[in-house]
Amino acid sequence: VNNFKIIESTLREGEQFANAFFDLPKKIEIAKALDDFGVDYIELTSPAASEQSRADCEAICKLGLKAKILTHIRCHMDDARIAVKTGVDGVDVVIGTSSYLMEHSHGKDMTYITNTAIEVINYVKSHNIEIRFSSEDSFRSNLVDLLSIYSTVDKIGVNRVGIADTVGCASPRQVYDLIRTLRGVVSCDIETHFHNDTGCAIANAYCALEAGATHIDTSVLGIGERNGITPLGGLMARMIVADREYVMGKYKLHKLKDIEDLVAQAVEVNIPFNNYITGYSAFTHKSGVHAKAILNNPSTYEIINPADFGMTRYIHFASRITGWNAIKSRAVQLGLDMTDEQYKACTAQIKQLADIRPRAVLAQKEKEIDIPEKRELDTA
Ligand code: HCA
Ligand code: CU
Repeated sequence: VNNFKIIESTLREGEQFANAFFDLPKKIEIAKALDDFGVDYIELTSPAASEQSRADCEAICKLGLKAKILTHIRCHMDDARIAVKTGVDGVDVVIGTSSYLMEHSHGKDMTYITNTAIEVINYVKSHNIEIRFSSEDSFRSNLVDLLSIYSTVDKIGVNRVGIADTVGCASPRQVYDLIRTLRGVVSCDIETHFHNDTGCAIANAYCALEAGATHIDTSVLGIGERNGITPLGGLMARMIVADREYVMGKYKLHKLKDIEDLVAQAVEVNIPFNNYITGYSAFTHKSGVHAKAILNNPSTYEIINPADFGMTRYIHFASRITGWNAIKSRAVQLGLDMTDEQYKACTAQIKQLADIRPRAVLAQKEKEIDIPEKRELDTA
């Protein structure tokens, strides 16, 4: 799990998200933000996709970012010839190997795929550019075919091979098994790419690392085809729990919220309320039992310290499940000096009101009116 690298694909996979359209200034803004955050690679849409995509790719290569710039192409000499001229540091090559894709998409067989892969890889390598070869829909591909082609491309010197769960069908255990097997067959790095159709994209990325993968593809908020891929923020949440020192040392985590806001705005979506780390309720504690323990020691009910990401926790204090420790803490914050008896009486009243109309309690809280114990104090 140590020393994993991030291939940030908001500007490639993310462009495949239903709402996404990034013009060059927006791409530059996003690329700079990701670079500042500390991602290792930034992957861009194929220059063969459109003339503007090609021009944008060249422009981003000229920014002189710390992150290496990759583009992503079909396993085809036409695309490879365009890609090597853009100034990228590396090329990610992909071709479908599942029977679904071989029959219904490109119509090529394994012999053709292998021969084309060798030609494209040798061509890109001759330009002294990094090269990754990946199969698409790896988990529905024939295992013998997969291992055979990966072993071939490893021998001719690719920098990485890639495994892609294109349709989001893989479970963590399947991922572990496949990557473990592949780890025994190739000596190059292993990149992985997980779609989130069944909610496993983060768990699968983590299992891949446990099994010996070295690179994880992400996008901001997970945007991509359909419901997207492993989200950058969610991966950070998972990895900070696994290796806080490495993650804190390598990535500027307090920039995550700004990057997510930037991308959310660009593609016109809201950040989900339950988003990892930055979601509206990600660090809100509500029940009396939880609030009391959190106030004593946040680790009781928090595996991630919000401060590591520049976020703050919030103790909810106006519901039927509120406990008096939350009221006490809020009173102390407001500079009110009350006895324990008064906190408890105040809590009882809040709970009683909340039983009837939770919103009324909130409104009262905001206006800070009509809580008898508090009125007594104010006028005292
Ligand atoms: C796609 C392909 C891809 C490629 C992944 C990769 C996938 O949808 O265009 O090259 O690592 O999910 O298979 O995104
Ligand atoms: Cu994908």
